[in-house]
Amino acid sequence: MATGYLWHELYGWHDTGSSLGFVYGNAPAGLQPFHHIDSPNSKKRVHELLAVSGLLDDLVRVVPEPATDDDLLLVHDRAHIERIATESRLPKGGDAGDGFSPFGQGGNEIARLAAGGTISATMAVLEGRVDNAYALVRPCGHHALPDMGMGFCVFANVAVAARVARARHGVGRIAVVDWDVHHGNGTQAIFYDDPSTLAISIHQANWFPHDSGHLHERGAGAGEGATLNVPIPPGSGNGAYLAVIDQVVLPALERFNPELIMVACGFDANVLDPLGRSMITSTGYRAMTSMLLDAATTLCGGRIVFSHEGGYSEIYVPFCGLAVIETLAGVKSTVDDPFVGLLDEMGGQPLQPHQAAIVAQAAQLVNEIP
Ligand code: 3YP
Ligand code: ZN
Repeated sequence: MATGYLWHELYGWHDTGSSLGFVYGNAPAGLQPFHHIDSPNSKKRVHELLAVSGLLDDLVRVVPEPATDDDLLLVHDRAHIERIATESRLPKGGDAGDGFSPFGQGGNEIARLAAGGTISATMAVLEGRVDNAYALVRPCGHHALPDMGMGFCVFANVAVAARVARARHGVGRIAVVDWDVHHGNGTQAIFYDDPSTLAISIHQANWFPHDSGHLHERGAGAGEGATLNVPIPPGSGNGAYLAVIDQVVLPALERFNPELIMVACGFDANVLDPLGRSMITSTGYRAMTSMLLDAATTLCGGRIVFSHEGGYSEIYVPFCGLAVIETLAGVKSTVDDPFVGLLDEMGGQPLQPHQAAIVAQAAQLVNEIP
């Protein structure tokens, strides 16, 4: 089994600059400047752990090509593409659209390389150069809308790659599974009326963006039923997430019968994350990956592409990423997660009744998938 892997040093140089986490610092107003919470470390340290653990030697390196105008135009308005390019030429760069999502001079080229990286990984899978792939891209993509970026995302990496897969390889039915702790509102909006793209988002209920990702958001027109949200309560751990995969995601995939599965692989539902209140450990990520990989093997010749999204624990994201990529590659590296003994035994890990109630509600909606 060959697993494709993609990272580029420029992803680490996407400059989110000086911020008080994600708001602007203002020293005299008492808002002491700090670094942006989407700092390079959580991603860079995944790559470095892959190298040191030896797993990198078992992966097939895929080289990212920047997304072209034509690629981006499959999802984004020309005005958004041009505004990002224009702000990217300014000495201090610009913002993707919401004031939380800064980028430095040249950020346009890096964001294009992130969208292009997800495309390159997808092409490697579709062209049979690898069986499956992991694109460790930055900036993230799942909040980006056709006309603006938001939530640290500039371009909609997964959505653009899905549309390119359709345009270049005639891929019909594509399922996107988004397990970032935040709602994949951009992916949802882009495919809302598209019955050939199943957009599933598992996220912390009523979190970010506000008033977004409810169970009742089901798609529209011909796409009715092809959007599926699983808004789970804060405090959900491995038990809750495995129940969601088992009782909602796998039945949804079986019913939809995709030709390609794409995973918007955020790691901010991990138990140590500062921007989420979920409790997944590397054990949970390993099991979720294995379940999706089995589904891909059964349904679509193993074709599954992971694209990195959020995840802000600089100490823990690397071990979660290692678990996912080890599982994709079918290899156990020499490094074990040193936190897992403590974290797996936390009392909140098993599925709780109030979480099971939401899982059961979401499972009902599977019957309405086209
Ligand atoms: C954007 C501003 C507050 C929360 C933040 C979410 C970024 C993210 O990881 N999205 O998936
Ligand atoms: Zn997130």
